[in-house]
Amino acid sequence: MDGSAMPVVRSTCPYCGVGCGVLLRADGAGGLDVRGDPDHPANRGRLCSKGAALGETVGLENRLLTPRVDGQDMGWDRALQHVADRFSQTIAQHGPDSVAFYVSGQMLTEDYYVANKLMKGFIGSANIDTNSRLCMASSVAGHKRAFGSDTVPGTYEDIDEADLVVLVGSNLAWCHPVLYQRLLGARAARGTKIVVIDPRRTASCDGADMHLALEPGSDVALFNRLYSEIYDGGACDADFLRHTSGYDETLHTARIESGAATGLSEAEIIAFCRLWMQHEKVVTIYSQGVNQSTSGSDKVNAILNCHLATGRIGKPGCGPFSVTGQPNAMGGREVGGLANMLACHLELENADHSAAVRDFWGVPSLPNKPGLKAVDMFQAVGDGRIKALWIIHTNPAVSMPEADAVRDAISECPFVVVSDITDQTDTARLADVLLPATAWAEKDGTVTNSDRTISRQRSVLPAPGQTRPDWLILTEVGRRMGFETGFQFDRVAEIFREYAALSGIAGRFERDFDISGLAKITDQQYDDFSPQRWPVTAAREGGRFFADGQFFHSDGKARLLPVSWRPPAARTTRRYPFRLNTGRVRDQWHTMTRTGQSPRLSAHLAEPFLEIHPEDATASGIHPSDLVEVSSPTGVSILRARITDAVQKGQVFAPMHWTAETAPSARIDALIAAACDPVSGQPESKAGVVDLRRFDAGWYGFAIAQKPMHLTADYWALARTSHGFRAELAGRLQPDDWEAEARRLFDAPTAVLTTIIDARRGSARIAAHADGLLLGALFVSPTPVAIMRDYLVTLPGTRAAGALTGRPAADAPNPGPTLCSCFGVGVNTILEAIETRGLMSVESIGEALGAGTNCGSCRPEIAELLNNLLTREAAE
Ligand SMILES: Nc1nc2c(c(=O)[nH]1)N[C@H]1C(S)=C(S)[C@@H](COP(=O)(O)OP(=O)(O)OC[C@H]3O[C@@H](n4cnc5c(=O)[nH]c(N)nc54)[C@H](O)[C@@H]3O)O[C@H]1N2
Ligand SMILES: Nc1nc2c(c(=O)[nH]1)N[C@H]1C(S)=C(S)[C@@H](COP(=O)(O)OP(=O)(O)OC[C@H]3O[C@@H](n4cnc5c(=O)[nH]c(N)nc54)[C@H](O)[C@@H]3O)O[C@H]1N2
Ligand code: SF4
Ligand SMILES: [Mo]
Repeated sequence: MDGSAMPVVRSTCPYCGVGCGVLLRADGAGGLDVRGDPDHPANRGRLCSKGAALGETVGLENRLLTPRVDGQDMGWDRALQHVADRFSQTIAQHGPDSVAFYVSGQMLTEDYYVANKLMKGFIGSANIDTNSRLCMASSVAGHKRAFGSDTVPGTYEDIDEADLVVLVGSNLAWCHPVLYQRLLGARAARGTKIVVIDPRRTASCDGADMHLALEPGSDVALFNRLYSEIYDGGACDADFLRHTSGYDETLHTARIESGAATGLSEAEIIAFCRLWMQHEKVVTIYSQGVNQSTSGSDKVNAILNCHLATGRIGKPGCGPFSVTGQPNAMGGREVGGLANMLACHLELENADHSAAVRDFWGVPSLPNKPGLKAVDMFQAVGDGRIKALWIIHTNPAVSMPEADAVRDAISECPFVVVSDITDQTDTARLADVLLPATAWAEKDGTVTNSDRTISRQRSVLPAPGQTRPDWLILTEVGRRMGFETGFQFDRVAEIFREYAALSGIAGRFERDFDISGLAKITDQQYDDFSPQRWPVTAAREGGRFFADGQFFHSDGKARLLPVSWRPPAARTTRRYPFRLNTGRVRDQWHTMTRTGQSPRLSAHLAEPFLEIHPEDATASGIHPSDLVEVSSPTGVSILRARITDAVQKGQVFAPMHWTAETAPSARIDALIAAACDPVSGQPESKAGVVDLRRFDAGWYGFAIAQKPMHLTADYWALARTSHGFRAELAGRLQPDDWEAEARRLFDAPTAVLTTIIDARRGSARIAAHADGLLLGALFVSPTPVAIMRDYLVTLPGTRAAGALTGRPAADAPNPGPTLCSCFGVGVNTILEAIETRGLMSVESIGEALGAGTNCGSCRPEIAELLNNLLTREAAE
């Protein structure tokens, strides 16, 4: 069928917690046309670069299409029976706590519900934890301590209505781009002030009125100081304080701190506190700079204290706002995916809650103690306490701290099942059993976004090969383990109804999460479901929490919590003098199994890097484009130097995305210690300690090819392009024979080689052709290869006779590195337009070139380009 005849299906983007609605239409040839849904309340038609490129990620090239046991393809029946038998045998021999599930905030609510029910309800252990432990656990803990439940009080509309938005440890411009665009829209309309609190200058700072580059981990000191200033400035809300307890103790503790630990000047701190107090409508958005810390829960409570003391919570335009990372991080919290929770925000250790869930599920008992949290779980895998492990929808061999130890633990575990959409992940390669899951565009279910809005994901493409949805795989294993009664689900809507009914029990215990109004939803209504914010009960739908001063602690009050600043667990020393910060880039999603398939998204930053301050680079003898060897007490990495004053002296930043599949020496979690917040169990992914050394490369290389390359160099990084692949390489010692190397690299034993080799200088250029078309080309030099990469990547598969010159013909344009991924506009094109056409604003560049006018994700970078050019001109 031709694409225009296919129906348009409403669904939700599978990436970040903004939860944008998308309109999908299959093109009839396996591809997908993706547009923003103008009717979805989260995005009103907008998409960011990742959402807009979803169509490039649905190909079947790397998909896992059949179950596989011990490397052999196998039918579902035998594979499922094998999984069920091995889990049952392990439980029979070693007890229920010898098995574990490690799941993900990217699973759909229905998948999550079934996994949780199987482990906590039927296997009888609480050893199910989720990658949300690495992500939201500190926010959950902070919410529970302050409010008595894990409740996000506000809504996205608060961002539209605020006068001041404070971003704490959040690079919203890159990580929640559509929300950031919404914030910029509000600023344009009503002059919203923006403050960014982040040790690093990020793309989110470009539109900000103030950037506080505080010392890593010192947020508690800053917000304690704000708390004292609120008191001194008479900004407390005396009426609201009657709904809280702990005011005096909190003030006493806050008073001890001057804010000195933040490293900010007194003038900066005072300016921030004044701004905060002057604006009644303030939203404090926070994310991983807050959560991923050994004082993450305390950071959360320090922020909540300030909002509670001023009564700025649950009212239009104000409130603390923990933005969720993954598309269903919120749903996973609701459904009890964490090892210390039951479903529907019920407490595992509360006897009444536990009894009610037990009866609802019709099981004899539930585990009475929390299960192992992620870091402890993998330690238990490592020391042999966990003997059977099922990993679903996450890639812990890359994303867990001490990733080398985690990888080794998984590979030593007697029985490991991995459910994924591809077998080409660091974790999948370690599995005994691989189970092929249907991917986002092929499956049905619900997700909950950052502002409690539940949306449908709907299948638009057929399930390829033998793939099955995660809920069905879990259900089938549950049945085969002998738990037929609990797992009589034949379609997702049945699971949703059961879950909604269970939430009614939570409602009876006066918990916040109650969607019992949806318990009788018909299959048709489920199919037609429009986005809806919880709670959904007979009495109430959506809205904000806490403006009425009613909280979920037994006395109905909120707790102000005295918290004290603590430095990060790992201290810098002479051996490890640098602080390692880690996080995300604009166009990649986590371990790149999906975004890495998109040439457009891979063009933005094609290589793993380390941001270093210019003075540190000079002192360490590191030059632009050098490779840097980064060592920590737990591992070593090699990354490309990016010398920039966006990071402060003594601090370095590296992205988390690269893996053994894409750049084996850049698995950044190998360098991060497994130090955790004592309350939440969330690891401190943002504050490692490292030493730096220039990597002493004997040669550097750049290669392009039509097919994936056989890469074995000491350093390599592979990325997809519109014409195939590109790779950066480097090695300590030059190989003897570059021609043989090129043949091996391109898997082209009989290709025609054109070569320019200068053995004395150590440089080589080799092009491999077959049937007159370019298979690949390799450029080697004793120094980092300076060459027009963005031109070369367009050559594989063409005749490319002059490829070895490395540059286009004199009259052909060289666009430079891609900045706008939607329209493929390069830096050089933009610079040239600024210089020759006098374009002086982001808007005029957009009008002339299209850049920045679709998703807007690159607008902060265009602004920075303009800004750099203008400051340079001003200085000249
Ligand atoms: N492009 C893209 N978007 C994503 C994702 C992705 O992989 N790619 N992942 C999604 C997920 S799961 C998540 S959790 C979110 C994460 O979204 P964010 O939390 O916004 O992203 P990060 O880059 O991890 O970290 C945010 C910032 O915390 C800062 N930081 C480090 N230490 C401190 C500190 O001590 N204090 C303060 N105040 N700040 C500090 C870092 O410099 C960094 O800029 O993004 C979601 N969106
Ligand atoms: N150093 C450092 N480490 C970090 C962080 C950091 O900031 N710094 N951030 C942490 C955070 S916040 C997060 S959320 C984690 C994320 O880390 P991970 O969850 O490990 O990363 P993903 O790449 O999202 O892994 C998802 C996996 O699910 C697979 N998949 C995709 N679709 C499906 C499906 O429908 N079904 C199944 N079964 N599988 C599917 C993908 O192919 C992929 O292998 O990383 C954490 N680790
Ligand atoms: S902001 Fe981007 S990644 Fe996040 S849900 Fe929207 S389109 Fe997807
Ligand atoms: Mo996350």
